[in-house]
Amino acid sequence: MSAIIIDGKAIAAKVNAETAAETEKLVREKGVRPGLAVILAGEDPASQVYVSRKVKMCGELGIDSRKILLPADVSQDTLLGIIRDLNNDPAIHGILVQSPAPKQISEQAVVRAIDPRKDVDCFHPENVGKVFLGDLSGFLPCTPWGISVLLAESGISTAGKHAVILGRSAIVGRPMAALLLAKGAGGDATVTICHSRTKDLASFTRQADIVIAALGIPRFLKADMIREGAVVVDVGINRIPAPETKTGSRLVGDVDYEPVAEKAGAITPVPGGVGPMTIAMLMKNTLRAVRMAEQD
Ligand code: L34
Repeated sequence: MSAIIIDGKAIAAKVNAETAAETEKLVREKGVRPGLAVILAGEDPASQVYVSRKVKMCGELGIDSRKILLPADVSQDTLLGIIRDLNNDPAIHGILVQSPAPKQISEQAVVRAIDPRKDVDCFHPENVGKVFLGDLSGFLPCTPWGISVLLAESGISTAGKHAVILGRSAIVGRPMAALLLAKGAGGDATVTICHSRTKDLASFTRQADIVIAALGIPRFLKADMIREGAVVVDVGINRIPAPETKTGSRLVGDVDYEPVAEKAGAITPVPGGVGPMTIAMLMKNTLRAVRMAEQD
C-alpha cells in the first residue's frame, strides 16, 4: 500500500481564495481593508523566509501588511513600545512577533503585550485559554488549525480516533491537543501527547490512528513506529546539509518520509504540507481580527 499524499499547497490555495473573496467583500461593503503587522527581530534566515511569505500572501489576498524589521539586539522596551503603538493603530487589525525572538526578549512578555483582539497567532493566554475551554469562536492557533483543515479537506474524521501528538510546544503540540479534544467537527478525538521524556514513545505511536509529528528532530518517526494505514501529519521543517543540491541543503520533516509513506494511509509532505496552511490560517485570523475590532 502507498499513502495518499495530502497536498497542503492545493488546500492552502483553496482557503486563500476564500480569504481573498471575503477580503474583497469587506472592503466593498464596509470600506475596511484588513491590516497585519509582522514583526521580526534579528536575521534568522528561516524566519526571514516565513515572514516574507506572510507579507507576500497579504499582498496577494488584498490585506495590507506592515513588515517591521528590528535589529537582533533590540531591547524589550523598544519592542513593547512598538506593540503598544500598533495596539492603538486602527489600520492594524493583527499583530504578530515572529518566533524565535532574540534571547534578551521575553516571548511571554511580548505575547501578553499584544491586544488579545489583535492576537492573530492566538498566543495570548486569554485566547489560548478560550481554545482550551473548547470555545472556538475567536482566534485559532494557525498551525493546529491548518492541520485540522488539512484533515477535514482530505475527508479524514477525527471523532473517536486516537491522535498521538509528538511534541509539547506552545505553538503546535499543546494547542493541537486542544483542537482535537474540542467537541464537534475536527475534534472528538482521544489525545495523547508524547515528548522528550516519554517512555517507550513507539508504544503510543503504534496505537495511533493519527500521528502528528512536531518535535523538531529530522526524520524521527520511522515506519516501524506506525500502524499500517495510519494518518501521518509532519509539522517538522528541518534544513539538513545536502551537498548534491544547488543550495547545499534541503528540507526534511520529522518523519522518515519514504518508508513511512509506504505504510501510512495518508501523509503530509515537507515542503508543501503543513507550512502553507500555517500562512493560510494566519490570513483567516487577520479577517477575524477585523470582526473583533468591530465588536467594541
Ligand atoms: N509568531 N512565529 C510566530 N507565528 C508563527 O506562525 C510561526 N511559525 C513557525 C515559526 N515561528 C512562528 C511560522 O510561521 C513556523 N512557521 C512557518 C510558516 C511557513 C512555513 C513554515 C513554517 C512554510 O511556508 N513552509 C514551506 C517551506 C518554506 C521553506 O522553503 O523554507 C513549506 O512548504 O512547508
